[in-house]
Order: sequence, then structure tokens, then C-alpha cells
Amino acid sequence: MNFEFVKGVPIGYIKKFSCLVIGDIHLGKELKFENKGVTFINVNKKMLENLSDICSQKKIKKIIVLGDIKESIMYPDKNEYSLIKEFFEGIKKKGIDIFIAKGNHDGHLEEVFKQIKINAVIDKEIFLDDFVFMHGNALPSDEAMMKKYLVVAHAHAVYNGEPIWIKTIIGKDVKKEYKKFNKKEKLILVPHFNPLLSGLELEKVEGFMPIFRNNIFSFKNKKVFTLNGKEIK
Ligand SMILES: [Mn+2]
Repeated sequence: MNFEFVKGVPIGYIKKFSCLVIGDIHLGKELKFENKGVTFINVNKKMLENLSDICSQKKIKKIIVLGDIKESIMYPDKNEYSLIKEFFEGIKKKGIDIFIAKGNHDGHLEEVFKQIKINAVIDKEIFLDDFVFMHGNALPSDEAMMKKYLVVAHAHAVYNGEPIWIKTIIGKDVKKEYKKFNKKEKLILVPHFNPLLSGLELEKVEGFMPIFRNNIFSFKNKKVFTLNGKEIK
């Protein structure tokens, strides 16, 4: 496949586009804990550093974020604004183009990016050659169902508490929803990037994701991998 899992981290890599793919960064999550008296030191900086290191190693030109950029669903507060600014300025500084498929936490995201003066392509679905990227809280568009690969996040899927990748093929009810589709389309579900997020155990992912719930993509035929690339049977 053209989509590789970077070993040990929740980051996807598409060599032919010099591109990294991450999901569910929920910037500002640590602020919620701070309100409860628990402080995490530099979560934001560490996430950025981990990402930056891989960008340098692989000479990355594009980053695609699969939504849930921020923790706030509507407007971020001042502290969250700073975290968003810090994170994306760090990426921009490396000369990397930013593409964002909007998630359910990304209300007013275009305004936020204007405010922090960061250029990014922000859309419901991001199309790149034979790939389409979306958050995964809604069903794909007709156009998205014609591509070779659909890449989503949203689930925060875990197995025994560990973040996981899921790959699968088209499901048997796809015909009920779409007149035309690519019957060879593959789905890739990307794990959450922010380590502070609580996960959703694998058996609950089917009910949570509309593409699985409606059997557009097959949950039954899935393959599941740990961050180290080990397949879970
Ligand atoms: Mn999320």
C-alpha cells in the first residue's frame, strides 16, 4: 500500500506526496485537566517536537490533519488559542503545507486560523490524487466513494488501552447508500495523536463510526495493528 504507518507513533506517511497524516490532536485538552488541578507539562510542545522530528527525517512537504484540531467545540479560549498558534506555527516554520479535514470539534476553525494568521486548506474532505481524507463523524460524499483510499480518524480506537490502526475493505451495504462507488476502495482508520485522550475500545468502534455502523466499510473484515505494526488477531 502507498500508506505507511510510522513505527511506534500514531502517524501515517505517504511517500509519493512527501506527506504525513495525523488525526485527533484536540489541542487544548490539557487545559481541561489543569482546571481540575492536574498539570501536564508541555504536552503541546512534545506533540509538536515528535511531529517535527519525523518531518525533518522524511523531508515532509505536506501535513494532513484528520480533524478535531481543537478540544473546544465552538470558539477556543485565550489559552487554547495560544496552543493552536504554537502548534501550527511550528509546522509552518518548516515550510510545510497544512491541510485540514474538519472534525466535530472544529466549529469556527476558519476564523481561528485567520486570527492566528496561519494559511491552511480547511474543508470537509481533502482530495489528493487517489486518496480522500475526512474526519469520519459523517458518511463520505459520492465523490469520496470513487477513490482508492479513504482515510479517517474520529474513533480514538484502542485495544487493551493501546492506540490502534484499522484497515478494511468495502462493506456489503454500500449499495444501499451509493449508486456508484469503487468496490476496491480501502479504508484506513488513523489513531488519535494526542496522548491525553481516552480511547474507545475496539468492540465499540463499530457502533461509533457511521461508515461501520451502516456497513459502508466492513468492520467484520478489518485488520487491526498496534503502533509497532503488530497485527492483532
Ligand atoms: Mn476526536
